[in-house]
Amino acid sequence: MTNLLIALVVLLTIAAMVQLVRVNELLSEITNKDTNEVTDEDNNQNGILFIIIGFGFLAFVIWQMITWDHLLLPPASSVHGAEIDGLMKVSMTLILVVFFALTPMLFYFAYKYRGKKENTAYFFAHNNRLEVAWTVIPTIVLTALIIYGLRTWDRAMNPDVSDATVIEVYSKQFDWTARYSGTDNVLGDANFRLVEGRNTLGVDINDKKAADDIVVREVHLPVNKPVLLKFRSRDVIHSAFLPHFRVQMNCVPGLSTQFAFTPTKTTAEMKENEGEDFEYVLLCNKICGSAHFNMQMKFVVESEEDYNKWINSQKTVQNTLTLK
Ligand SMILES: [Cu+2]
Repeated sequence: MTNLLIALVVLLTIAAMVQLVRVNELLSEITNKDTNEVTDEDNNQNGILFIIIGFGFLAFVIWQMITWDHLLLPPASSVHGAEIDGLMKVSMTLILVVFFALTPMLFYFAYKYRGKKENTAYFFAHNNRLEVAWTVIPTIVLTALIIYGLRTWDRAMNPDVSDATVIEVYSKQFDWTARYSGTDNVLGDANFRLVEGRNTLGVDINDKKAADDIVVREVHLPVNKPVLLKFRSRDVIHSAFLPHFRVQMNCVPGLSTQFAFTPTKTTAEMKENEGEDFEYVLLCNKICGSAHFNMQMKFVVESEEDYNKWINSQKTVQNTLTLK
């Protein structure tokens, strides 16, 4: 019923507008004026509207940049993250310089060269110098930016992982579990078919390499030491997102993915700048189901001494799974 009424209102509005146009035409016949003719007064009105809307839009952009600035992430807490931030800064500076130079010109010229009765159009078909300038300059700038981007990407994705601590990050609807590879720094075999009772990751307890693995619900990392996260998923595609380290990687069932990084700031250092409530957190960045929003795990970055104390206090797979 409501839809029918809306349709009726739309139809009647169109009919009323057609009638208004018709009235206007009849009026122009009586007064002998062409209503379709664009007068200087119309041009002035439109020119001023261009100025108001264009500069209003610019003011709105500046207001948003100032108002929402505090919602941006704090500076990166990892080695490659600082490089990604640098790339982002260079790109945004270029974009903003071009935006703030061209947008006022666009709206101002629409006003300045608005139509006037006495004006005639200047015939301007082609200019080789202009064509060369607006082809060559963007080509050079964009090529430099793309090469810079590819090199940054390459360094972020292919770091030296030979002495990195290997940790598995396991995702399922709707939480995370982590597994340290233990003293041998090699993760034992695991298979979803072995998931049973307390063995939530399906670790193969017959695999010798699995004996020293440590399963935890909170990840601790030593500062300034490389870490290699290996991702697995039990059910659907999740996305491991560590915003402060600028790390994100999909966790795909049946596929192994990984991301290596080096944390550079301890949780305690971050608390000093970001407030006492600050914690590093791993989030899921794929809408993976009803409780997706609540899928998170705490990460703690600390001194090597504190890290060793913590890791030595954790129980190995051998101690937890085989003693059931
Ligand atoms: Cu998820």
